[in-house]
Amino acid sequence: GRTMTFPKAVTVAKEQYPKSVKKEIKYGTAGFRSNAAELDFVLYRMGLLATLRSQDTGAAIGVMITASHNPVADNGVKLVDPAGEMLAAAWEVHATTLVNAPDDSLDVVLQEIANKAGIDVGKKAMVIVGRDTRPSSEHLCNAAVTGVKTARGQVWDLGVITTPVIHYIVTCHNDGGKYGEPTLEGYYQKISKAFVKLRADGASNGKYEPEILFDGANGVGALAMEEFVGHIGKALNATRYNKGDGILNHMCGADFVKTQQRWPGGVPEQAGIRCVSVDGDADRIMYSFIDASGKYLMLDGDKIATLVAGYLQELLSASGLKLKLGLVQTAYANGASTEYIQKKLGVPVSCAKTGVKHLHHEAQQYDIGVYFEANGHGTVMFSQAAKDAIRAAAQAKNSSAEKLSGVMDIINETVGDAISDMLFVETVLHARGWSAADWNNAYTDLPNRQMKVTVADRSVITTTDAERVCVTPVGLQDTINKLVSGFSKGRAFVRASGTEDIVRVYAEAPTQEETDKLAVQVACAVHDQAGGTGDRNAI
Ligand code: G16
Repeated sequence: GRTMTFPKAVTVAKEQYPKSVKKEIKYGTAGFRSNAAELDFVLYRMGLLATLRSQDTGAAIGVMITASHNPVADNGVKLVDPAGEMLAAAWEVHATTLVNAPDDSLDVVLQEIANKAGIDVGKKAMVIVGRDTRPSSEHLCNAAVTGVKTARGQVWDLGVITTPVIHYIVTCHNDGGKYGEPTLEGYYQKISKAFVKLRADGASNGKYEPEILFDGANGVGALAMEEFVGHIGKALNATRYNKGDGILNHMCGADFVKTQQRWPGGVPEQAGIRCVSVDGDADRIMYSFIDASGKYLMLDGDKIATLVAGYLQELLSASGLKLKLGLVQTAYANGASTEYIQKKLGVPVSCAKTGVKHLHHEAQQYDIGVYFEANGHGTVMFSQAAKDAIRAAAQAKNSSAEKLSGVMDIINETVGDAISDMLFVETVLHARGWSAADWNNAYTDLPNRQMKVTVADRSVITTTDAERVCVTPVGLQDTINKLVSGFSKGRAFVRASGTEDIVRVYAEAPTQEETDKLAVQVACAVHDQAGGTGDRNAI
């Protein structure tokens, strides 16, 4: 029946943010995402929900408005839980329920969620909001703020910021400043100071040159980089491109570089100099460079993960600390990277489902858990025991522990952070005296290819075994197995994207030609057996 706990929820919805989409939508890999024009009511409702979640946890909750790597016309929203982690699974269900409810039952549904979670809705609530540079973001942010206020929560609006900054600030705000000062300035200071200190002995070392080309994807990462440049001074010479003068993520940025395996537009080609590309909310990073022979080479999340895990392992064993280090990847990890890190470096590897929350969870089983998706999303997490042991050994002047301690401050362990990851990579390359080519030579990627297939309903695709095996439609996996067996050392899998309305196909084989063939064959199988809608001949 009617409830008086949320007296204005229904009227505000009907008057300002009426539900405009009929079809069921779901809280996916990174929250809700779609064309920005369809999101007003979603944002309003997520403002309401974030307030309840804040009352539920007795802590501040983050709301980030972004569609990250998606095109500029899209937008989205993701919620950040008290310790900087992704929204708890049970609340993803509440989010989906709330967003799909009719306008005039909003108060009832909110009350049901409150009852289920045992929330005292009279409690104080604090919601920290932030948004990317998309033209639609400010309007959508206002909708979220209206939601928070309608549920009588308090708002702290951070304005235009990156996803990793909101995760950092939520974490620091809730832990009373233990992880760092809960301000933007605190964030820049913590990371930059540690970076500058670790290379105090000079920026050049061996074949390492402190020079990069920075591809800001025409988004908020470009703004963040301007701030960092002011803080790191001469320690790294970063020439900035795609600072917002072009279209967000268009022909540039981390997702373009990864999926197209091409040099980003808007950045002048310069052989031998590392190019760093970030995505639309600066939580992903890709490196690329042109070698002496003019060949384009991409260094993705796997290359970064293996570089940093190898370095951490070296410091760890030199320090004598007995801590367990491991790497978490997803099915997209290049087979060559997994083999290299397991067999050559002896670091244990686990495989998780796509999406930060899954990797994050898996990484927690280690004292030092490195997690990275091949698309460049990742970070390192340290258990409390590891932090204590490292800081204590550093205090006792154990020089490897001192370095580990510095590295801990460069890393934003609350979530993948493109610029913090970049500064960590630069630190490792500097320490090793490596050029981009040296780094790339550690192992050779197996040729790989990703494709997208449009289908009528992507939810018909379900998977198991960390997305490596397709369960439905029944028979599709058998077809994939048959196709893969046609290639020596081939590998392929399919899964429904959680951020785009498509099915993703991944293939790997010993040569690019074979890889392309396998990818196309698997994509055709998806089209045939999972209700493909596009032109099959165009695959
Ligand atoms: C988001 C998630 C990533 C995921 C990516 C693609 O990234 O945070 O974990 O890898 O989407 O997901 P899917 O394959 O399900 O579409 P971003 O950078 O778009 O927020």
